[in-house]
Amino acid sequence: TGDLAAGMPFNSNKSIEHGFQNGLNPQPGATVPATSRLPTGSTLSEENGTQKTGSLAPEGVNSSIEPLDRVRVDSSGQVLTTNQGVAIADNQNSLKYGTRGPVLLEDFILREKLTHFDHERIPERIVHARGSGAHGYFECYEPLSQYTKAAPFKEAGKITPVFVRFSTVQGERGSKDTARDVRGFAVKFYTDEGNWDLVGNNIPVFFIQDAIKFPDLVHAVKPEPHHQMPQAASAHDTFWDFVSLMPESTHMLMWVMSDRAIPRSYATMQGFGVHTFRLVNENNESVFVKFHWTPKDGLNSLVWDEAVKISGADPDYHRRDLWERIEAGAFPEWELGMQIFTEEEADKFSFDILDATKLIPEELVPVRPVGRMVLNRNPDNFFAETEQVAFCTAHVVPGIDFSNDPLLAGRIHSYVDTQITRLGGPNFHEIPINAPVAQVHNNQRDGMHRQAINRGRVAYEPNSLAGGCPFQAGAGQGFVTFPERLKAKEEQGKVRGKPEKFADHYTQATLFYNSQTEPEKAHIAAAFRFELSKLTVPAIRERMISSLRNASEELATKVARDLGMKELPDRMPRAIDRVAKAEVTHAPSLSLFAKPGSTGIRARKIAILIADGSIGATATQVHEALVAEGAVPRFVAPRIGAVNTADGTAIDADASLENEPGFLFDALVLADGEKGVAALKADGHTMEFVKDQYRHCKTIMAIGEAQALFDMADVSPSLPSGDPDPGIVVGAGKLDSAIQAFVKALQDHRHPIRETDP
Ligand code: HDD
Repeated sequence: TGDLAAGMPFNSNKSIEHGFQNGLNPQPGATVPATSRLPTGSTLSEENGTQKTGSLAPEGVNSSIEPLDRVRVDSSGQVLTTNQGVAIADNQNSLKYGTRGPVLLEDFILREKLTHFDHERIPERIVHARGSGAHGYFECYEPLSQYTKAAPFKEAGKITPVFVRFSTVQGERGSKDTARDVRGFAVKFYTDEGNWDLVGNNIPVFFIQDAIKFPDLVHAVKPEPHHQMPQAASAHDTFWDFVSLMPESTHMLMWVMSDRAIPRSYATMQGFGVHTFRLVNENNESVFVKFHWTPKDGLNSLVWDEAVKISGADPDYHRRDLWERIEAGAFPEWELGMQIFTEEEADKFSFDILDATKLIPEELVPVRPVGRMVLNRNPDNFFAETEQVAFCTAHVVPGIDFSNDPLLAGRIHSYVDTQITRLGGPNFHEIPINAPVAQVHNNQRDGMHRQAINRGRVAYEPNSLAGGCPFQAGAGQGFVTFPERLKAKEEQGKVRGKPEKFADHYTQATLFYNSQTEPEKAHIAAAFRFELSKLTVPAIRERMISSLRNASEELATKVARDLGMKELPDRMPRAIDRVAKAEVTHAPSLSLFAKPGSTGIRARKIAILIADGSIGATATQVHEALVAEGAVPRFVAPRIGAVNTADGTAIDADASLENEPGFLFDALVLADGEKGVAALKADGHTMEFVKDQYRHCKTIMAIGEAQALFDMADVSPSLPSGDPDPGIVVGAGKLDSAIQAFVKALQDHRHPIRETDP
């Protein structure tokens, strides 16, 4: 590194190694200006790149950016090279002996290119293979030092950069987004005291109580091994065979059969840490905690028919939605909440807080808001960031600790282990997306793909040759495990078994079902009906109904009837007869309608159906009003391109009835104008469009003469009872007030009162 002079070309990605940032080998004039390291046209701003971790930063700032600059590559204005940096003269032809002669083995350019290509894929995640991620930050509302010394909660306004990956569980990497499935909700906090991964789901409970059952669960739900079907679906024999023999999964089944399993958007679903964790403060006092993420845009889900259709028209529906929200500046946001409780309180609960199939009703322990998370930057490169990100439940920081949940214990092992295969060795922590912003110093060395060039001859501790460094931090600064003791009555010696309260498999399944609104209950029943109707072995279906009877006789009866069963099978024997009396028997907080959010119609996708001959002025007025509300309206016409409006208003349709069908939109506006209505009528897609919008209970506005389209689609603007349909707005007369009514109706996202089954 000794001979770099000012102005000499060198690889700016290697500035750290050349000593420009750590000051070890300063070269006068050779410092890379920060601006030249940012890709042109990137979504990053220079201000973002200069913030330091933990500073009080304004919205949009992400201090994980600067450390990544080292590996960012910007090829604009550059020539093509080999991986050794040799410029390539011809990238079209392999090297031959004469143009009609054989290709020569010495063609190192061809061989390097093909060899790299042959190894482009890495193993996909065994679960959660399909996912999407984004960068953002967590902002703390107030210091939580009473409970925890964890870095993100140290002061009000403190910013901690995060990377979040959402995922489905069952499907393979290329599978559809809208499968009926649990969604992963994994957050990596790059705290200034090391990385903390909160690897959660969008459902607060889990199928099993002990990690020893996880491989069985996953083998059961994945495509069946003999024919690899079905993809990204639980509606098959092996899954229901397993869960019907594992009554501890009943509570989770209620959630998975509910609309929670078909979210409208990642931005409109909750997240949960699931397990009970510990918070530990500076005095080494500990309380228990459950983590909750609540979306600012409210909790919205799809309906099943919609999810099925979307999976065909746009398998990337959630990925696209996340990407577009961030690009549009409608940054997805969640509030982090904590349910904090003491060991003494936990001892008295009717359920065991170490049992991941149980939740703590908010009605029993309220959720305390502690901060917010904003996702404001899409990855630059999907593979480098979203695919290579490695979450591990073992990644905790001082102030956060584990409970004895046996499911969590298995996870602490499993995640690190899986990354070693998936990411090719023990150095996955050095991959830029996984590297902490806190410095790493230890005596771990070598291994596949090692990046760090550790200096000196000392790789052990204690040492004197390196002045004792790196030295252990001690209890004041380092991670110290909370010295939990088992109570005398719990002392049993080594044992394979479960605490008694784990055997109550049904109380909370009942609580969940009974706490749902009528439309939610109907969807749960319909989901059980759908899934169980797909089974080829009737005995599994019967066994499931016999277990469901213990959770809800109402639900079991309805599902059995819908499946054509003549009589109900006997109830499945319970693991224990007498269970502790539940503190809460009705928990309204468990309904999707309990968290409506606060942001109106932000990011809602609205189709404005228009055709040649439509009146453009009113359609444009609606478009502008919706944009002003933060919604995303699009003109959809029989074909894309300029619309020949009746009044000459210039409108460009960027979507067609064919390429963006009705179920991809949250709401519908039908443009006015006799000729336009006639043109829409003449296209068979229009009827499907309107019908799907109607059947999926969405908000529909017809301007003026467009009302005629309701008749054609056999859609009534009023309910069977004769009452007005709350989701249908007819824009006759003053358009302003009609638009207001439309926006208001759209805030509800859906109008289940209209729904019929089928
Ligand atoms: Fe897991 C991935 C969430 C139980 C073993 N899990 C994974 C991901 C999420 C979860 C969100 C994807 C992370 C990413 O985006 O890369 N898992 C959960 C939750 C669980 C749970 C909330 C229960 C409360 N998991 C669980 C158990 C085990 C695993 C009991 C094993 C004993 N999970 C894994 C894994 C994965 C994984 C095999 C696959 C890829 C990966 O870890 O990185 O190790």
